[in-house]
Amino acid sequence: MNIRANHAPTAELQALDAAHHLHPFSDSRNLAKRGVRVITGADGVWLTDSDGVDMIDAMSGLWCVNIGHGRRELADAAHAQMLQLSYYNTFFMTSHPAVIELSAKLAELAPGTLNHTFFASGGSEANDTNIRLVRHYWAAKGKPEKQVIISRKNGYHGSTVGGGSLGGMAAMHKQGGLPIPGIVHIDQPDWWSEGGDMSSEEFGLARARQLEAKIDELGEDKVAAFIAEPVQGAGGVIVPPETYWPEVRRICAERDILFIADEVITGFGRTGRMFGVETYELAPDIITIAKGLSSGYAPIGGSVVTDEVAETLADAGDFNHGYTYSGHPVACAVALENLRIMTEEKIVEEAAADAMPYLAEKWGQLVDHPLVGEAKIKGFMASIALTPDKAARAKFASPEGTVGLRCRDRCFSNGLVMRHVKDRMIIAPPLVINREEIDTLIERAVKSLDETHAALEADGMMVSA
Ligand code: PXG
Repeated sequence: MNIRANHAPTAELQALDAAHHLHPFSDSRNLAKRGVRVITGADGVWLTDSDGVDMIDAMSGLWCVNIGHGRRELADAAHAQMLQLSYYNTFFMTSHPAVIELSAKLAELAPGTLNHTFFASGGSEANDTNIRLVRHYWAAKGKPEKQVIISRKNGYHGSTVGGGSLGGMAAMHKQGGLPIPGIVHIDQPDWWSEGGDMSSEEFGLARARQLEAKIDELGEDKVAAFIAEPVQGAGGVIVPPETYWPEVRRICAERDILFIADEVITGFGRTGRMFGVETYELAPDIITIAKGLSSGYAPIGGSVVTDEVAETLADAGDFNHGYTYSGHPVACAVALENLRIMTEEKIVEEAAADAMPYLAEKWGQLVDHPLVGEAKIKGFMASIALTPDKAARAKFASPEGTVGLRCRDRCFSNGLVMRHVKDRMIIAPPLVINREEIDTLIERAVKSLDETHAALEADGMMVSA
């Protein structure tokens, strides 16, 4: 039962929201004019808004509700932990059972020798940890000049000063003095937008080799690490060409730098294995985790490092870093219960065996729609590129994102939360979505695409840039 079922009327909530709530990544005047959508409840893959309208949550909240909404066991775990030990810190030589058990569970789940976790409240904080950690690691090895971190344009690593600097989002770099020094960006493996005349395979190799060229240009003795998402999420679900990761893996093995795989979205089942690095057979030194770690039921993230990284840090004495909520007991208890459910109910294995290939087949068929250029999918991360001319891989003449936003609005009206990134439409449904719900999702997506296409035709907007 939703404890806020008796909320104020929608218009009143919208007015208060506009008056007092500052939203992330939002144009507040525009939002106030349109009025926010107020979400009041959720169950499984379904959301309910303040007008009682049901929608499919095809974004798992914000890529996080992997086990689906409304699992009572997680609420019970939080309740029990709050009564037992609502808060204690992990500084000053103390610990508590929830953080100890969660650390051990993560060591069991993460591949290779990724056996040691430094906790944070989310992915941005964890990536801030990583910046300090990799530089401290090299200093501990007697190579303090290895400072530079290589990242990718259109990658997303969070919104703090560190996370936003690691990320390669041009719109973010325009505000607040980002990026900080010591972070450089190479190009992303987005064949649809940037592949030109190359085949996707050639392009994947070329983009991977930019890493090699950048390390050599800067000097291997200056580079601390390379950070990347196995599949870019916020950048528009950019599934790299098959040639990309094997080549990056070769380069990382040949050069003496650390590899940080940002698994904030790809972790905990989203690509069909527990971690994206398993899907792509990568061997990272550090993985960033958050979101699916607790299925979004509590804010928690972390950096999981290998034995070798942990040993090197241990040899260097104090690591002067930490957050009040590093290893928060309630968040840890919720994450533990989430991982218990995920493993005992074989949620990842079952999705990979049935719902993921089912969605892949249906999603792939969207490429036949007149508005869709390419359809990409890896596990439960999927995107379609909207285009006025498929053969030319053309962009629209209208400002980038105009068409995507129109399509997103159609989706919302049709009871489907599908996001847009510029003129790409993206989904990342909960791992527990079933075939019937996938059918509904696809029906609503097609209806929304049809309506968008008809409206663009009517407005003379099916025009290439
Ligand atoms: N790394 C990756 C790969 C992410 O996707 C973060 C780090 C930062 O995590 P926190 O917990 O600090 O937000 C993220 C977060 C979007 C969107 O619009 C994506 C994220 C966050 C907010 C919006 O797709 N990803």
